[in-house]
Amino acid sequence: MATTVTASSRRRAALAKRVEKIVNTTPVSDIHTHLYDPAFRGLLLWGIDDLLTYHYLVAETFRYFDLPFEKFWSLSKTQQADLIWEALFVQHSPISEACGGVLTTLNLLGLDVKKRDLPALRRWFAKQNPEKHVTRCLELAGVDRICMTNSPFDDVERPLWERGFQRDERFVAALRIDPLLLDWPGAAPRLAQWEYDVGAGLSDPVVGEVRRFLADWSKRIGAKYLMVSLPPDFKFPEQNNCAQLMEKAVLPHCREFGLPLALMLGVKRAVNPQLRLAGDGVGRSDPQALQNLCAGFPENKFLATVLSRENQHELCVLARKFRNLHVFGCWWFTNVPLVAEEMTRMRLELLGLSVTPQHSDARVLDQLVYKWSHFREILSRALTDKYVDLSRAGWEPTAAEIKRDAKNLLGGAFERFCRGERPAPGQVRP
Ligand code: FIX
Ligand code: ZN
Repeated sequence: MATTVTASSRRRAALAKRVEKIVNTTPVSDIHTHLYDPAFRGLLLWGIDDLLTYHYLVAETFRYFDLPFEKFWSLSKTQQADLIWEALFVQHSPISEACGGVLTTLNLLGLDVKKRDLPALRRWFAKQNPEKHVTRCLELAGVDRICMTNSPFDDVERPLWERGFQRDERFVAALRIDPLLLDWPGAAPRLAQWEYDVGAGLSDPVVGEVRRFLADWSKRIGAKYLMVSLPPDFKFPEQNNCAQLMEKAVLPHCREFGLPLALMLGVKRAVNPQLRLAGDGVGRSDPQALQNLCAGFPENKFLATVLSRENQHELCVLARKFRNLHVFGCWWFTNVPLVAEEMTRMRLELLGLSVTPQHSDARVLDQLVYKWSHFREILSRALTDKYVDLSRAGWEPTAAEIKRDAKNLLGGAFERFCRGERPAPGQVRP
C-alpha cells in the first residue's frame, strides 16, 4: 500500500513539475491592461513610485491612516509613495495581494526587498533605461502581447493617435467607449466638436454619425475589440441611451468590422469619490442582460468578465449556452489568490479550455511581473489537479497536449474567438 502511495505521489509530483514548467514558459497574450505603447511616453507608468501609488494600494493605505483625503492628493507622487510605503510595508507586514505583488515584482527584478530601503529602490529605478525596462518586464512576465485600453475621450491620448506614431507591435489597441455609452449627454457635444453631426437625441442620422465615429477610431487605432465597463444595474434591452446606442450603433459596428465587444460588468463607480480612482466598488450584475445580448445578437461576439464573486458561476453557465460569449479574466477585486483560484478551477470544470482565465489589468508596467507570476502558480495547480484526475481514468496527457492547452488558456483561445474561428468537427484532434 505504502509503495503505491509513494509511486502515485511521485507521479503526481513529476506531472506538477512538468505542468509548472510548461505554464511558466508559455508566452502570454495579456488581453486587458491599462498600459500604453512606449511611444505614449509619460502615459506608460513604471517604477517604484508608480507601483506604490497604484490605486489598489491607495485604498488599503487609507484604512490605516486618518490623513484627510485632500491633504493626500495635494502631495507629490513621491510623498504619496513614502506614506504608502510607511503604512503598508513598514508599519504592517505587506500581506495583501497588492502589497505582496510589489515585493514579487521587486524580487523578480533582482532587488533586495528585505532591506526595506525605499531610497535604494528609487535609485535603482532611476538608473533604468525606459525602453530596455519595457523589454525586461515583458520578458520576466513572459508576456508577448499587451492589449491597451484606448479612449478617444482621453484628452492626453487622443492627440497622439491623431498625430500618428511608430507603433510597437507588442502593444495592441482596444477601443474604450465608456463615455459614449454611459454619458451620452456629455459625449454628444464632444463628438459634435470633432465634427460628427450629432445632437442630443438618437435619431437615425445621429446613430449613423456615431457609427462613423466608431469606424474612424477602430481604423485609426487598429482596434482588436471594443470595450466598456458597466454598472451592476446595466439592463438590456432598455429604453435608455446606453442600451439604445449599444443596439443601434455599437453592435452593428462590431458586426461590420468583425470585432468583439468586451463587457466588464459590475463596477460601481465612485462609491467613495474622495478616494478618486481607488474609490470604485462592486455590485452583483444581472446576467439576464448578457443573456439577452448573446441570444439576440448571435452574429456579435462578446467578451465578458464580471466583478462580483457571486456572478461567476452564472457567467460560466451562460458561456456554455452561447458560443458567441468568451469569458475572460479575474478582474480587479477577484484577482486575489483565494477567488482567482476558485474561479479558474470553476471555469476549467465548466468551460474546459474555451476560456481566457486571466488578464492583468496592469496600470504600471512592472506589475506585469507579479500579476503573471502569481497567476501562473494558480493555473499550474489547477491544471495539475485536472490532469491527475484524467490520469486516474487512464488518460495520460502528453507534453505536447499540455503545451497546447496552456497556449489556449494564455491567449490562443482568445485569438481564435476574435478571428471567429471554431475548429471544424474533423479538426478536433489533440
Ligand atoms: O474598468 C476598468 O477597466 C477597470 O479595470 C479599471 O477601471 C480599474 O480602475 C482597474 O484598474 C482595475 O483593475
Ligand atoms: Zn481595466
